[in-house]
Amino acid sequence: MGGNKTKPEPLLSKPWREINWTNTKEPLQYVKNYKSPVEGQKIRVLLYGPVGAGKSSFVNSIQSVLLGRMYYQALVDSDMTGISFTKKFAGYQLRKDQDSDCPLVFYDIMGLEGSEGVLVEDVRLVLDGRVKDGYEFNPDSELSEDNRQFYNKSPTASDKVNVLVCVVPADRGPEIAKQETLLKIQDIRKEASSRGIPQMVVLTRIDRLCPDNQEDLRNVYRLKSMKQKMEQFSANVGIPLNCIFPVKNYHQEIDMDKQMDSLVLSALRNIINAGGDHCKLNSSRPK
Ligand SMILES: Nc1nc2c(ncn2[C@@H]2O[C@H](COP(=O)(O)OP(=O)(O)O)[C@@H](O)[C@H]2O)c(=O)[nH]1
Ligand SMILES: [Mg+2]
Repeated sequence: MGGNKTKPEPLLSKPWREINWTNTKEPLQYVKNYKSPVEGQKIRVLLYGPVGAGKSSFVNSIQSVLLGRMYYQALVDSDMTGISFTKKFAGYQLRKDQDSDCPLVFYDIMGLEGSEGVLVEDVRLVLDGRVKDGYEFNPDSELSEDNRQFYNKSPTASDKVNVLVCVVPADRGPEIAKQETLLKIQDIRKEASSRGIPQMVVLTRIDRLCPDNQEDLRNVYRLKSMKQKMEQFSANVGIPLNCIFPVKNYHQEIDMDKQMDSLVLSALRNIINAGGDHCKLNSSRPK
């Protein structure tokens, strides 16, 4: 962690990714106007990652940015105790304003760690659209085909996941995730890859990684330590750097902040585009 540094870190002379920090209107409109490439079909985004990574906070942040005010619906734990909070499988329908929906649904599943974590087998069922809303994951056994209430025997294209997003906290230890978690992430990635599902990473809690980010988020693509963290994670799990997005979630703020919005929108726009591509491909593929 960078918390005990005395001097601020020197900045790269040029940011390695361009972000418009002042005008959030255009990216916001892009998201609000986005239509699914397949009529009547929503883009399903599955968030996964360790407990306390900021999955629920990320969904809340996105919804807050869209509504232009703080939003707290997805459950947020009060600390990082390591005990998973979100056990029930539930989709969160994103709203573009008070009265209308975006063609986007987020699923936020329980953590990946230890005996409490969700099973890779269950994640595979989720990717295939076989798990119905309301199912409570059991870390000891996967959802059985005999479970009439929650097992979807004949999922359609619109039940399937279109984009897989791994959410990881930037401030957790030098290697971000435990070895065990990394292995699980790799297993889940393999399952997604074999189904042609695009994969992204959202790196949260960047304000905790570098005090410089806390001071001014606009430094995020000029800090060497941030770039190193992202490169390291990219190498560890095999996700290219251009699919990794740092964000600071709304967690203690009470007012909206343009810089935080810019990063959230940058991640969201890429998630939507990748998910849309998969949605389109998937619908034209023979069954
Ligand atoms: N400082 C900081 N805290 C965050 C950020 N994102 C989430 N948190 C906090 O981290 C904790 C875990 O977040 P949560 O969304 O519940 O994680 P989940 O278990 O993955 O759903 C909560 O206390 C959040 O307030 C962030 O970007 N910065
Ligand atoms: Mg959660």
